[in-house]
Formats: sequence, structure tokens, C-alpha cells
Amino acid sequence: MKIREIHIYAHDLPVKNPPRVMSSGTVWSLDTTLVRIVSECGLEGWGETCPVGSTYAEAHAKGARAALEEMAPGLIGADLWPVQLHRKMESLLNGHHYAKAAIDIAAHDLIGKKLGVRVADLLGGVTTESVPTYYSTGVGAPDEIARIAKERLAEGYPRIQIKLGGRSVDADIATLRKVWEVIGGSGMRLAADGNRGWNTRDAIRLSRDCADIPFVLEQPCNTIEELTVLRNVIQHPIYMDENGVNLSTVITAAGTGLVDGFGMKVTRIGGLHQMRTFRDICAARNLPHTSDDAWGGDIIAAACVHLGATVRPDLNEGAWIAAPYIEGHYDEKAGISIEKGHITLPEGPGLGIVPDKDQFGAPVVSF
Ligand code: 0XW
Ligand code: MG
Repeated sequence: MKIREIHIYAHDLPVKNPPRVMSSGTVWSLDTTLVRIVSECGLEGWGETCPVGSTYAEAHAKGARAALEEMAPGLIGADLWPVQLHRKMESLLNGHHYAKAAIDIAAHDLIGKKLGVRVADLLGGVTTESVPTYYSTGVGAPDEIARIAKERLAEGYPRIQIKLGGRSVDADIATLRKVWEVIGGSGMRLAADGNRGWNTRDAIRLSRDCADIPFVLEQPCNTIEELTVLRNVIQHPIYMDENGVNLSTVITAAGTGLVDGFGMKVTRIGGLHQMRTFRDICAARNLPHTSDDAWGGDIIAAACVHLGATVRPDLNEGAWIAAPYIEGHYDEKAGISIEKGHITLPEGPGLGIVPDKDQFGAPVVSF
């Protein structure tokens, strides 16, 4: 199965009730990049990559398209099977996982269509048709975040992630306390995500002041060295998210017991091919993990949900998708949405999404 054509599209995804505030930056609208691959047999596969602004990760929208343009001519005629495809991409461009992931997702979609199976089956097999998700708030005032938590609890979400950092640690502590007042005892799990926004002084203070609240502390500081400092002095479990930039880092973090879990991101790690290894490393060390990406429409959401459907149930912290924060769908019939804190796995084949490509206009470039 070989690549015959690659088409690259740019598309705006405005934030519903803007802006979305995180310690790493504030965003009003996200610039997503879609990739349509046509195989020699005439089948189509879709991929997507959508950095959440230019400061969340080492990624930005124009960078994704530039990297794709750099690789695309060399990918015409390349094999779609993931091992071959990734070796080819490595031979064309160093790094730039978030652009390679869009090609990888499109390849999985196309292979699934060719074989008549779902991407989740290609990734090892489905453990649940109803994939748990979690809600992620923005950074906000304590009462407002507590109100959101109460609503999501009533809707059936099994987990909530509170965004913190980038402001006074007192406001973060007050937010955690208010949220715990409304969800404590309910069984809803809680993550406190600093998105790299604290220094160790503030992360230690927050953890100690909230010692009675059972949350996981997600990516509190910017560097692995800072996580190592925290590891020795705080009691809360630590999850790695933004620092998990490649499998080598993940192996070391899991293998040395640096963290208690991960926020996995499809595009940061380079695609679904790497995500299955990430998932299996987590399973080997019994580390809970999410199946996420930073942002994106139905294609990236489907990729996260297919992976999330294969995760060992006792380790599954949920597949996060951006659907609650954006309007509309690429596929009006099969677009991915959340009900009672869970997402129904699309029926497939492939990702199970057939985007209406008229929404995206003409490709910015075709090969
Ligand atoms: C909640 N997410 C998965 C989506 C946001 O864009 C950031 C992210 C995270 O956990 O950092
Ligand atoms: Mg995170």
C-alpha cells in the first residue's frame, strides 16, 4: 500500500465561549492542519494536527504545515505500513513529531479502510465501546471552576482536570479547595494541571497546603529536573504530560519511577504508532494514563478515542477531546461527541469519520 497523493489543508477552530486560559497562554481560535492521503489503490485517509497556540508545546500551526511540505514530496510512493512510513519520515526530517503524527493518523485511517477494520483494532483490539473521557477547565476564579466541576459531575464525567498556574498560588489553592468541596466523596477523580506553570517552591506549597485533597499533580513545572526535586518532597502522585516528548524520555520516566502516570498526546509523541508503545510501557509499569491531544477537530478526536478504547481499563484516565470547546463537526453524522462523560467508539472502518472537505476550502498545497 503506497502513497499516491498528499493534500494539506488549514482550518480555523474558534473556541466556544472564548478565551481558553492555561498557564502556558490564552487562546481564542486554533489553526488546525488537516492531511488527506490518497493511496495507489484510490482510498483516502485523513490526519490532523492542531497545536493549542504557539506556547503550549514546541509546536505551532505554521510549523506543522512547513514540516509537512518539507516531507511530502519524499513521501509520494512511500509505504503506508507504520514501521516503514516512520522510517521514511525520519529519513526526510529530523524531529517535528507533531507534523509526522498527521501523516501517521492518515495512514492508520487508510489502512483500516483498506482492511475493513477500525483503527482501534489495528492498535491491538477494543477493550471498551464506551471510552471514558475527562473534562478540562481553564484557569479561572475558584467559584466559577467549582460551578463547572459541579455541572460536569452531574453530567456523569468520571474525572476532572483543573487548570492552574500562571497566577498567585493562593488562587490555585483556593480553587482546589472549592472544587473539592463540590466533588469530594463523589468518586470523581481530580487532576491539578499546572501546565509547566509553577516553580518548585509554589508546587511544594500547593501540595502541602492541600495534603488532604487526593488529586494527581500533572506537569507542575517545566523541566524533568524540577519534577525530580518534587518527587522527593511531596506526597501527591505526579503525572508527566508536556515533558513526555519522545519514547526515550517516557521509558526513563516510567523505568526510574519518576512519575505515577502520564498524559499521553498523539501528536507530541509522533502518532498512533508511537502511542501504542507508550500505552504498553505504561501497562508494563502499571501507570495510569490519558489518551489525548492538545486540540483539534473530529479527526484528532477519533484518533484519541480509538487509542483510548484499547487502554487497559484499570489504567484508563480517559481520552480527552476538544469537542465540548468547539462548534460543529467535520462529519455531521459520525462526529465525535461526549455523553455522560463517555465517548462511543466510532464504527469505522479506519477512524470512522468522513470529513466534509468543502469545510476546509482548497488545499494550501497538494503533492
Ligand atoms: C487537557 N488537555 C489534554 C487539552 C489542553 O489543550 C491541554 C491538555 C493538557 O492536559 O495539558
Ligand atoms: Mg496536561
